Amino acid sequence: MTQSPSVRPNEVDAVIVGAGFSGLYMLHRLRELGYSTRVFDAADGVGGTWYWNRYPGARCDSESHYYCYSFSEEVRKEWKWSCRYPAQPEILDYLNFVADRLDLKKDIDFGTRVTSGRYDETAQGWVIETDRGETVRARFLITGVGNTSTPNTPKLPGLETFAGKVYHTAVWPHEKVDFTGQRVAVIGTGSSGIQSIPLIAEEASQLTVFQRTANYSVPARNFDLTDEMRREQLDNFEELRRLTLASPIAMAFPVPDTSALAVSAEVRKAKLDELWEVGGFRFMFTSYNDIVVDLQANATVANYIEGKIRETVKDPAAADVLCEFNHPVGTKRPPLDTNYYETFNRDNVSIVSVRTNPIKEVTADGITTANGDHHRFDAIVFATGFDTITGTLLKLNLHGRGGQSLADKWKDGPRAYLGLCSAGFPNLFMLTGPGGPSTLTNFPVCIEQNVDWVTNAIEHMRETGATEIEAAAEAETEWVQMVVDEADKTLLTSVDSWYMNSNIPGKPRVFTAYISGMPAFAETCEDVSRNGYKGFTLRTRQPVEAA
Ligand code: N01
Repeated sequence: MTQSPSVRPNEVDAVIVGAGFSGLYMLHRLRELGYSTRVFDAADGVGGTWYWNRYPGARCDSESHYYCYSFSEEVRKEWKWSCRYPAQPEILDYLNFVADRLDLKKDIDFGTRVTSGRYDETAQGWVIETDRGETVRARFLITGVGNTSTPNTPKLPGLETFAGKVYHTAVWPHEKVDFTGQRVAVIGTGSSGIQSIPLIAEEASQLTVFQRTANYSVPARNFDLTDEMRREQLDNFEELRRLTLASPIAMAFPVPDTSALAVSAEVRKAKLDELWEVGGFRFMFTSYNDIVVDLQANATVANYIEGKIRETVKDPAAADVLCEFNHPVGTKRPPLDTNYYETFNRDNVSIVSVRTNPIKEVTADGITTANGDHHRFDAIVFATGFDTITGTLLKLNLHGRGGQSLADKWKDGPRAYLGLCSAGFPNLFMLTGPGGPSTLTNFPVCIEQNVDWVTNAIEHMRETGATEIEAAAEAETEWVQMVVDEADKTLLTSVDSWYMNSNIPGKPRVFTAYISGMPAFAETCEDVSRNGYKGFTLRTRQPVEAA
């Protein structure tokens, strides 16, 4: 049973927003150390992104044995993953298992949205309000709101007139949606579209995919894990963890050390053929070390994938649309699939290029494109992604020192030191925040590092009597510049993507992730704390003198 909000304290050491991977571990760490903590989540259960994204085909793209917590040996030994890439229900079960095992739910207010946070400079703490009318004071405000949590639904003219059903992959109904016999549109071909399209196609009478940007998808090659494989993973935990922590993207496989241009075309093809069969992120991230820094190297891999698409898709016109590439491979988040390209060989599936033939309007019975074609639909599925990175943080309506709003401070792009703290917003920690490595890594690893670092900072404050920690403006400026400069050494800043904060019209175009890899980031954070929290100002609140 969870406590009713009314009997929970309204003054605590820390408020955490979000009960996904970040919030759960943060709660565990703080509670273990005796800090009073409350967690708020708008959902009716734990899971964060895995609570909401229930669309058909939703599954993890990182392999299960490292897409999980590492901190608890018990959890590791008691939980059994069924396959290489577990589906959403299994990951949600895992997070519920962890929350129950660590008895976390009793400190979480579900179905409760944080509506505002104001920093009280006198008290040196946050005043947090919720949509249930509660006000809670906390020394620390810690956000674990994820990077892909505010869905983006494009404002298509006439959408409100559509008489059929409208879905978004990121807020999928809890009950099964049955598309049998229906004419369905899927708009968007990022990871969510690419995972859901093959399964929707199996049910729908007619599926039309609206593609704005052709994507380079690689087969996931999921498989069931045997007991022997699971045992091996447990037995080799230390070695796999070492590989994970040494990997820039925090995945348990080796980092490549060869240029794609340093080998002959035959050698390269043999390697890519081999990795294509292995599937998953290993194709992109264990092949060559210069794919996202050198256009020529990039082209070798892009051309290889294009060859695979054209080999798979029988209709040359559909293949042409699927290969309408406008960006180097790997400069947008690479998707993985199961039978994505094969799906376009079905008689009931077609594809429309929104790039050459934009959507003109939605009508009561379908979608009209610029060339005048009208497509009739019973349902429209938006797989159009998220107001990423900053969307949910800004919705928290945070006001820092002097009443400054975070939205105002970030109007030209997010600014945060180490991706965790923003000058003018003391005692606020943003787990997996902008300018950190999270979106370019395997999330749970980055989350554990972020949470451990924040916990240590809070412990350091307790030990030294400090009551306020704030990123210094100069350190933040240097960090933000370094993030952009490092990204500019790669091809990633040459395209529009959600990494570039430019997937939605009107957002400032700026690179939002630390690209130098998880090991370098973790080392930098350690260096900061070893050196007296370099780049931060720590203050101690003076006791109020008795009258
Ligand atoms: O969203 P996306 P997503 N008209 O932004 C298109 C994580 N994730 O939900 O590329 C027409 O990638 C848009 O086109 P364009 C993962 O990190 C993980 O798929 O902007 N089309 C694009 O094709 C991922 O990167 C997993 O030109 C429009 C698509 O919609 C992130 O979440 C699974 C449009 C959006 O793709 C987001 O993925 C799923 C418009 N007006 C997601 N607006 C796993 O680990 C947008 N689009 C498995």
